[in-house]
Amino acid sequence: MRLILLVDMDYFFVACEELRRPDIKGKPAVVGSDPRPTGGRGVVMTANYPARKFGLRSGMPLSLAYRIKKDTIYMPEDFEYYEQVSRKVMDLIKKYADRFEQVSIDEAFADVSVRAKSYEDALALAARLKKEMKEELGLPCSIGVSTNKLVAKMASEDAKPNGIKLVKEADAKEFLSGKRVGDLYGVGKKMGKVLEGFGYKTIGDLAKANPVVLVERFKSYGAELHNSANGIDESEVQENWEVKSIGRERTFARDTSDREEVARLFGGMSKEVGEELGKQGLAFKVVTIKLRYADFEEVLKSRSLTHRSVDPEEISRVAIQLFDRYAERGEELRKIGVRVSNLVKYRGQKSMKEYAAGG
Ligand code: DCP
Ligand code: CA
Ligand code: CA
Repeated sequence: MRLILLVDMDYFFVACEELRRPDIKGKPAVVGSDPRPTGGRGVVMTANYPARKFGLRSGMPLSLAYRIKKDTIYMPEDFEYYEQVSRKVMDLIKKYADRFEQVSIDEAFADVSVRAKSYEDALALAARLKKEMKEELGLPCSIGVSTNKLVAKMASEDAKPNGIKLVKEADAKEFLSGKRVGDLYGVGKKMGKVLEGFGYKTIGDLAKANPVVLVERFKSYGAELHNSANGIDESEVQENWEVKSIGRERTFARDTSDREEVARLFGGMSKEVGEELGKQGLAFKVVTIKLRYADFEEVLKSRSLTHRSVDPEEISRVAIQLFDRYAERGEELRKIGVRVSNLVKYRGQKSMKEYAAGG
């Protein structure tokens, strides 16, 4: 039996702010800049629980939040700081995991099947993790425990705030059946509406549906939906977050200063890098070239794009621009390389499924 935890931090951005501003604890507070000087553009990124009591929510326009609750504390977002805190959070979760997969800035799966042999073991581990998170980092979290990722994630939603919830394999179907289809992991807002349009209001409705009909309507996604609705998810916890850069290097058969030859080689390497990015569902922001001259001098030059890209042509174009700008004219090169970094996952589980569904 597999045993999997999903750890999700409670009201994460505001919880981070509370660490350095204990005065806001217990008071309604949101991350999102003060609507008054900006004329109220922008949205609430997250609200703490006292603010949620008044109906303030992630994604709500700040102007509306301000109308609802004037004396809320508004704080501008500080992503760098949240990422710093996130790294500590992830390091802590890793200590409890046989296999670890970060899903977002405040959320990760831990497969604990090696160190935990029973539901009781897994619950005890979750309790220790949660306690250490509170005592060492001062942050509240919620943990779902189950035998697959899907049900662990759904259990964590039920555990909020500041709780632990175990859903045993035998109880998974019943646990899911009463919930709305839009709440099923992997079903986005848009897809939720579509499913409701077909008469599937609850996850139980989907679970009972004829899978053949679902496949006719939604192709391969239909089969997956049927499994999900029945609490079935075979996907593994994947250690996929460690990739920091992807690159290729080549040595010339004979030292060269020929621009065409260099450009051709950059083109080929960029294509390979692009393929690797595609396989891993990653987008890049920074392109770096390496030039090693015949005299073994080596230079690295980088350029950061204003946007994230997945396009191999763009890698190649930037590499050649960097070469044109920085290469020593006429100097013989022995080796060149190109590398992309500042990688983010653009293809999460959700978007893949929405894509497969044509949504
Ligand atoms: N976030 C955001 N915009 C959104 C949703 C979330 O910027 N529409 C950010 C702010 C959150 C963080 O991502 O703090 C984590 O998102 P969650 O969905 O896990 O929400 P919270 O951690 O804020 O709340 P909860 O306690 O419900 O998990
Ligand atoms: Ca969260
Ligand atoms: Ca989250």
